[in-house]
Amino acid sequence: MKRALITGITGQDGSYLAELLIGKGYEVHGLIRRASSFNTGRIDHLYQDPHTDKPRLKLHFGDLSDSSGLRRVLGKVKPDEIYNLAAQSHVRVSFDQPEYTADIVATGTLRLLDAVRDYCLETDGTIRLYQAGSSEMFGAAPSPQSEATPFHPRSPYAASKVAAHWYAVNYREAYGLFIANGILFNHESPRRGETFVTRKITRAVGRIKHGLQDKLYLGNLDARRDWGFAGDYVDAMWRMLQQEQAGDYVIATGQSHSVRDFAETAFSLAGLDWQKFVDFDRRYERPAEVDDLKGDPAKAKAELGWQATVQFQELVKMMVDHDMRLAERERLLVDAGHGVENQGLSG
Ligand code: NDP
Ligand code: GDR
Repeated sequence: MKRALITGITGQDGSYLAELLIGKGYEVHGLIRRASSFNTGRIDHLYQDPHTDKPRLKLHFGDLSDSSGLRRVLGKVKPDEIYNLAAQSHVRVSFDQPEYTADIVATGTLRLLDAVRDYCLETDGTIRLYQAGSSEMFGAAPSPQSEATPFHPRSPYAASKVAAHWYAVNYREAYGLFIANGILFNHESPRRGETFVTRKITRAVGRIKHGLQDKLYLGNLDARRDWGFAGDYVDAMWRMLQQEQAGDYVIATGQSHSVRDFAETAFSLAGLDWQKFVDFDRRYERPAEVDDLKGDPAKAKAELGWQATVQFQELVKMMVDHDMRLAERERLLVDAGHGVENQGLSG
C-alpha cells in the first residue's frame, strides 16, 4: 500500500486529493495546523476513529513554518509521495501580509524540500514530491500561457510561488529528487473558500434568493480567469507523480471568462438579474491586478493524458446548486429563530 503525505489537507484541494488517493488504495496522512476552532470540515467525512483497524486517513499536527516538526512527521510517516498544497493562498491578503506569505509559501516550501533531501540521504529512500504552483506566477504575461511562458508575478503571493517553483527545480537538478511542479490555473468547487470570487458570488446568489442578503460587493469585474473544477485538477497532481520523469505542467481548461461573466451566469441560473444586486467596492481591488489568464494544457494532455472534464457553465451550475441548498438550510434556521453565522471579513 502506498503512503501519501498531504500538506494543506484541510483546504479545498487537500480534501479532493485525499478522497482520490483513498479511492486508489493509498494510506493518506495529512498535516494540519492547530487551530482554536475546528478546521477539518472539508475532510470530516473521510476521517475514521483512529482506534478502529487501519484507518485510511491519519492526521499530524504541523506547520510549514516549523522545520523540526516537518522532519519529525516525515520520519514518522515515511511517505512514498508528498503533495505540498499548504499555503496562505489568498492573493489580496498577500498584499496585507507579504512577509508571512513569503515565509509559508516560499520559505515553507524550501523547509519541506530540505527535509525531504535529508530524509532521502539518511534513509537511502525515495520520495516523490508535488509542488502546488500557480498561474498567478505568469501574472502580467500575455495569454495563452504555457510551460514556456516567462513568469511575471504581480503580488507577494505570486512572487513567493515563483520562488517555491525555482527552489523545487533546483532541488530536482542538484540532488536528483523526483519533484513535479504543477502550474495550476484557477480551480473551484462547492468546497472553495468563501472569500475567493467564484464562491463569494455563488454564496451571495443563494443568500439573496432566500432573502438573507441584499447586495454583493465586488472589485474588478474585468479580470479574466481560466476556471476549472478542483476534482479534475487533483487527478492531474497524482498523474504527475506517476510519470517516469519529473516535469512541470500547466493544468487548465484553455477557456477564459471575466468575473462579470461568472456573476451574470450565476445570478441568471437563479433567475436573478446580477446588475440589480452587484455593487463595486474598491476594498476588493488589488494594488496590482492580473488581467488575463488562459492556460494552454497541451503538454498535460500529451504526456499525462489529462484534460478538464467540467466546463465553465457546468462548474457555475454545480456551485450555484450547492449554495442554493445551503442558503435554504440557513433560511430554515433563521425562520426557527436561530441567527446565521457572522460572515466575517470577506476577501
Ligand atoms: P486553500 O486556501 O483552500 O487551502 C490552503 C491549505 O493550506 C489549508 O489546509 C490551510 O490550513 C493550509 N495552510 C495554510 N497555512 C499553513 C501553514 N503555515 N502550515 C501548514 N498548512 C497551512 O487552498 P487550495 O486548496 O485552493 O489550494 C491548494 C494549493 O494550491 C495552495 O498552495 C494554493 O496556493 C495552490 N493553488 C490553488 C489554486 C486554486 O485555484 N485553488 C490554483 C493554483 C495553485 P487551514 O485549513 O488550517 O487554514
Ligand atoms: P485569484 O482568485 O486571485 O485568481 O487566486 P480570486 O477568486 O481571489 O480572484 C479572481 C479575480 O476576481 C477579482 N475580484 C475579486 N476577488 C475576490 N477574492 N473578491 C472580490 O470581491 C473580487 N472582485 C473581483 C480579483 O481581483 C481577481 O482578478 C486564486 C487563488 O486560489 C490562488 O491561490 C491561486 O494560485 C490562483 O487562484 C490561481
